[in-house]
Amino acid sequence: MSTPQYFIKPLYVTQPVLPDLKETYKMIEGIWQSKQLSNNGPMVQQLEKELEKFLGVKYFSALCNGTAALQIACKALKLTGEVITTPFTFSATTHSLAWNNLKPVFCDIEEDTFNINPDLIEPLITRKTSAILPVHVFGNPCDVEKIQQIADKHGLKVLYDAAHAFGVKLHGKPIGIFGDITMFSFHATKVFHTIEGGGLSCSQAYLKERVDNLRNFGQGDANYPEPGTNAKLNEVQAGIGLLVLKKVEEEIKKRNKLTSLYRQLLSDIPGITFNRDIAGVTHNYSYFAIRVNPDEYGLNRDQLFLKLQEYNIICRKYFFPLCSNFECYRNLSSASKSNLPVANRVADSVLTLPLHGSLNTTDIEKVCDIIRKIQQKSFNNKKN
Ligand code: T4K
Repeated sequence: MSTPQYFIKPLYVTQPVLPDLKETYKMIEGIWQSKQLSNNGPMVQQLEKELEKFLGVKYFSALCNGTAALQIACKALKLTGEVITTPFTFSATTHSLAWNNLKPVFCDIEEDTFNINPDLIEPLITRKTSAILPVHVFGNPCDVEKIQQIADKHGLKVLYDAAHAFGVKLHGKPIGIFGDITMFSFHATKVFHTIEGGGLSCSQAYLKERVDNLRNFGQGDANYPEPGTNAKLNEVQAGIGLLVLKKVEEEIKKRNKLTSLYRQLLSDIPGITFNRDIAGVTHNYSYFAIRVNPDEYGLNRDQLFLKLQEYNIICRKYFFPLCSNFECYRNLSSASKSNLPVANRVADSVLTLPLHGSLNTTDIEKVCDIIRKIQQKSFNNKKN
């Protein structure tokens, strides 16, 4: 069996879409001439308008990052007490609750979508519950209908974390219209980015007003109706966003093609499984996650992760460790492993492979060939 060559340059899990440099200089020149660098300038206003159109949402507020956006959303919705959420997410989701003095209550996830399991939410509701904070993990939409029914029945708010779900649609409906508020992250590792950045979509004017006030020190019309923070996006980053937005559809198309190739080439490797497209969903192909079954593959996820590094393939274990296993949350009663069997199983077996528009089909073929050869080698070693 021939040994595949390693990649000369590292293959990262993602790489940002970069706007054309000449266009970027031109954009910056305009900002230099205006001298308006921040504080809700024309670039931020234009970005918000364009995102409302692109995302198909009524109101959009641009902010300095997704984490601050979640924190502000909790304040805007006046959440109190306990919030039911998923442990299978990036730290920022849970931390945003803790930073608002809210208690995260972890609910287990679905084995197929990795999203919060709506059938397990109701038993976690107490008199202190004020909201549900689900995450559209890897851009796969949650069961928004069931979640809304539960929220309506118990008078709860729904705040979606759509950090991964830019441009995703469910039965033709934009992902940002569900729940009370939806958060998007525009970090450089996302399909659409403003280097750092994020924002909130909502359908109610009073919420948009509250968010806009909270991001700007809470000053309102100089009367300071509530204490705010500084979570504004600046003009240069908004300008970058406007340029990146022009390239997003092309980026998603490229990722779609590479995802199909991954699925085709990995489908017969023992012990490797992955999600397929979901009927009725317009995906954004933000991540390509596989699961590793050590009994069939011959190596566990952590061993494969390290082996791939030897070939210069730099994957990520999104999301390991689970938020419920962090030192700061593991003493919560809902964080117990017995409450979260699926999430613990998924977090121990999932690996996110490189996927971004600057990869080509040869790269994907080579990654899949390496994954196949590693499996064959580990089984041959076990036999001998
Ligand atoms: N909710 C969810 C569900 C989230 O996933 C996130 C963020 C948030 C909330 C919070 O949103 P933000 O406040 O971040 O807007 C990354 C990102 O930092 C984080 O934004 C993201 N989720 C998380 C899933 O991934 P790391 O620690 O994996 O990033 P890093 O630096 O290792 O980057 C991954 C790879 O990307 C690198 O190996 C190389 C490449 N890369 C990265 C950057 C930053 C580049 O090529 N260029 C770059 O500029 O966390």
